[in-house]
Amino acid sequence: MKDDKRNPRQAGIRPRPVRGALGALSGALAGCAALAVAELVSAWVRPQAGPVVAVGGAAIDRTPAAVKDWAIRHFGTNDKLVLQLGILAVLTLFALALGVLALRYRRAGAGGVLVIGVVGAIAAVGRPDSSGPADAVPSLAGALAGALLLYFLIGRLRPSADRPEATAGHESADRPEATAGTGPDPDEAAGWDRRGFVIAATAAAAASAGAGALGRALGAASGRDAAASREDVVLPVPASPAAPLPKGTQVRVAGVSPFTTPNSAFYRVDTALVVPRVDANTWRLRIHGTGVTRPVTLSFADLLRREAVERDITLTCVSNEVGGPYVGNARWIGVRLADLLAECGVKPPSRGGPADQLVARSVDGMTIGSPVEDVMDGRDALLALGMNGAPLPFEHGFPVRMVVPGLYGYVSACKWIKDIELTTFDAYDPYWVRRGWARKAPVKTQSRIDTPKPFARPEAGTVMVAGVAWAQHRGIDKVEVRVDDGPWQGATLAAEDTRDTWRQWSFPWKATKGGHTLTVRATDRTGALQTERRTRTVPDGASGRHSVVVTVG
Ligand SMILES: Nc1nc2c(c(=O)[nH]1)N[C@H]1C(S)=C(S)[C@@H](COP(=O)(O)O)O[C@H]1N2
Ligand SMILES: [Mo]
Repeated sequence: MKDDKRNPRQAGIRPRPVRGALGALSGALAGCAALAVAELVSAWVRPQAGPVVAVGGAAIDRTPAAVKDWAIRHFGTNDKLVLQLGILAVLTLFALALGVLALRYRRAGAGGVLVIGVVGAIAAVGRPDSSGPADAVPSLAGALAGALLLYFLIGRLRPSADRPEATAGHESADRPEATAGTGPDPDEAAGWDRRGFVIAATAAAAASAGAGALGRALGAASGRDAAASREDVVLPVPASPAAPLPKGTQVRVAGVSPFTTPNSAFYRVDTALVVPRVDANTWRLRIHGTGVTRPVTLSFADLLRREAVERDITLTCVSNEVGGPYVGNARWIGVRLADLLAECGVKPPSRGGPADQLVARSVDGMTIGSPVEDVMDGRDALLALGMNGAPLPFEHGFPVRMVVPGLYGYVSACKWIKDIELTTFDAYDPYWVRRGWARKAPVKTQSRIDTPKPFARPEAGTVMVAGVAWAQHRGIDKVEVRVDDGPWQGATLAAEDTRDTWRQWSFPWKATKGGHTLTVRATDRTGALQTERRTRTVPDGASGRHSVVVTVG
């Protein structure tokens, strides 16, 4: 038995749970090293080419409308953070499993790390904003580092006989106490390279942390030109300024959203896991396509030289549930898109133009299609450069985005825009349309109760009920409130800014003790009453009426 291959000294570490844990630890370390190296390399290649961002982006693109809506509903603007944490959790599980697998099948374990790297590389190269095969490099470099590390660490866990560098003689000379059988440390007795493992593992962990931190720093530095170009922007003085806000657009009731949404509080909805940071100095916008007799490529300076207009426009997301938060109002500065298009020779379909769809493309590969007719019908469709007196925040599309009053954001408000192509609805389906959303989506007439909040417990007496209503480009003419199953009663409308903005309202309610349901409905200037019919957000926006349940004490 002494000479048996299964001699404890040569069978690796015991007890087995310890061995398994060390294998898993090796996998985890290899995973960290892979991600850190990938992060470092991607900071250098392109921040969007990192494996987590690339796989996350691919996952977002493959998410059906219903699931995307569910994610937005449950995680809100944190949906992207949740997605990335999910990807990291899956990667961690893979890493732990590959580490354990490698204890028995060392090559297979290391090979598994490489396979994951290839998946990341394919995702990165397949992204719509990919800059080509170079985008595969971060994932592949990371995977190679991870695979080599795993192979090496697992080697340290093997019984010494497996390691050419550790012969039996060497070992007994090195560790006489083990051969003497004087109650040695079980790990020592197992003959694994404990010292080598600890040193390698510690070094790998430290190197990973260093590479990760360096990657972060490089990533931050790579956005510096863009940040500097944003600092340098001096917004034009509008030749056509927005009128000062009329008195009384803001109702004086606590809890109602501010009439103008501050940039920091403006909702954000997009597919970008890494916010694009575009340098305004190198930014260009190309206008071309069907019926464009004079295509152009414009720089940011070209836009600044044009007549600037300033307008208040309320933007709404098609994913906004009844009563939801994805609506905001800002004062935008930009140039008239219709004028630019006309200069390029574009005619709307009603005047015989061949193109009925305008497809805007962003630097991150988003495509957003709007009806040419709407953009050119005299409404203030803008290429916006400024938002509430500041250059666009990066999150909201710096340096230039589109804003079209009356259309949901997904069919009008392309951020980080770089290209406008005139085409037809028959010829091209943009991003969201391919995912089940409607080709055309004017904003539905909607109203929301901002106060009291759901399940509030106001005191009996006069309770101010107040909120906002919107029907962009049509305008709001009436808002009514109903208590329980009572009659509809007219609310007091706040002053209207323009028909492209939302409108506030208030209603002094003589609240009596007990539970009550408050419901609101609006009528737009076409005379259309906000429908009672509840629909989901998919395919063209939620309909139905907002209700709030309160208990009066
Ligand atoms: N490049 C790009 N532009 C985009 C989107 C996007 O995902 N990518 N989302 C659109 C959607 S669905 C909406 S509602 C608005 C939201 O604009 P905001 O984030 O500035 O509020 O941007 C639109 N423009
Ligand atoms: Mo949206």
